[in-house]
Amino acid sequence: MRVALFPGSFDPFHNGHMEVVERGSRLFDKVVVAAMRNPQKASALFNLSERQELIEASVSHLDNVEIVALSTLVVNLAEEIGANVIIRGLRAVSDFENELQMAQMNRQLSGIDTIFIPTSSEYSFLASRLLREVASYGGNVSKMVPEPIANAILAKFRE
Ligand code: COD
Repeated sequence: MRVALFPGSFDPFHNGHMEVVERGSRLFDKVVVAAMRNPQKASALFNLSERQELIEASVSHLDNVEIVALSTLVVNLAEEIGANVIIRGLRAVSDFENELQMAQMNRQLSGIDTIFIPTSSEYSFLASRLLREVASYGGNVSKMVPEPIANAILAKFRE
């Protein structure tokens, strides 16, 4: 069984992430989406367990996708769940340098390979950081994220 691990911050999970999950779910027997802590990203909109619940609600139409949320090394999680590969999305050349470095580090640590899924052009502008910023000023991001996430963002900024 070919198992792919798709790790990310997913704060929030958006339509670009969704496309990577949907395409990954057609390429692999099982995709495990892991909401994880990125030590370089301080400000969180949703905590890890909120992110897990929201992604679960967003991918309920995909039978072979599971969601986990935890704070650990990606390679440790990959080993624990028996993942054969890590999948990551690529928006632009600007993503590539960092993604390449992470892929090389993860391969050095555990031998696991990373496969990149290039985003469709309609999603390439999407970034969680921008969605957080736009939503925090009351901008409407509902067309850019799955419905459960849009509702949660509205509720969050109503608080
Ligand atoms: N279209 C397609 N793909 C996209 C889009 C889009 N519009 N936007 C983002 N993506 C891709 C990203 O390129 C990435 O591949 C993935 O979706 C997730 O993106 P983010 O921004 O939610 O997640 P990141 O990049 O912050 O995730 C970083 C990790 C949490 C994976 C990293 O910090 C990590 O590995 N943490 C655990 C500790 C660890 O193992 N560290 C060693 C790393 S070598």
